[in-house]
Amino acid sequence: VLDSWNNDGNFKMNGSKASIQTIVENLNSADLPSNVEVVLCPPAPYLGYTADLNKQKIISVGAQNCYIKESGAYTGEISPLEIKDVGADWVILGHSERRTILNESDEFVAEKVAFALEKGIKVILCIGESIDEKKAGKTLDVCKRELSAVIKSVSNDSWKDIVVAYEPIWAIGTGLAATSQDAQDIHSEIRSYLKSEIGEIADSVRILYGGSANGKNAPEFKDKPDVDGFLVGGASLKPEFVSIITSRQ
Ligand code: G2H
Repeated sequence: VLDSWNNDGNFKMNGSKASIQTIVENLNSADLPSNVEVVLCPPAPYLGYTADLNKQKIISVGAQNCYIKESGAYTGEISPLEIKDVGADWVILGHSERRTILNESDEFVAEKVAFALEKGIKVILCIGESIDEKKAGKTLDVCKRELSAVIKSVSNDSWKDIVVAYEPIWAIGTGLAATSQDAQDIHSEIRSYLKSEIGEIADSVRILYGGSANGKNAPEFKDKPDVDGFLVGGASLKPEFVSIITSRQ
């Protein structure tokens, strides 16, 4: 059991200046625990705006994607240096929506992870299986495949700046979260695999659960030793995000 949790809000392609102001002001006025780290990941145009509004020490800001170059002729892409320049410190990489809709391969995701880390941006690395892969009993194989591309691309020590988010695709935005026991089982297998590949540092890698996490089900994960927080989509846009952040207390 780690003593520092991580609960991150992935706003996806949602929000406006007005709605983000409401979310951040709600968090600013909340009494948040000091042993939780929170990362707010708004759409890229709002990164600097979110960082400027935030007054909570435990909250940082993260992007939802970045590219593998510092600058140049890459229309529409976002550099890790730009993310840093506007006051954000994190980036979500390998989200299933980008793997499936934007066709990002394991290797491309791994390249992005290595580049972001090299430029001083911490990474929330998403992994997880589809419903067909789950039915075929391939959950762990898929997670291992997605992790192994990253393991090959970064040093073992880099894992201090990577948070893994296990997000079964069938649970994303469906209201059908994995049970806390199922999450614990796969998180524990993910940690064992990481340990066999990168050694002891795997014990301190935070492994988040993502997929329809909300204020109501978050407390069910409270005593699961390998669930070190949540990556929250829909519910991070609502006031209940505060109850998710405080659900370990
Ligand atoms: C999974 C999750 C956040 P939601 O994508 O990344 O979204 O909580 O809406 O299922």
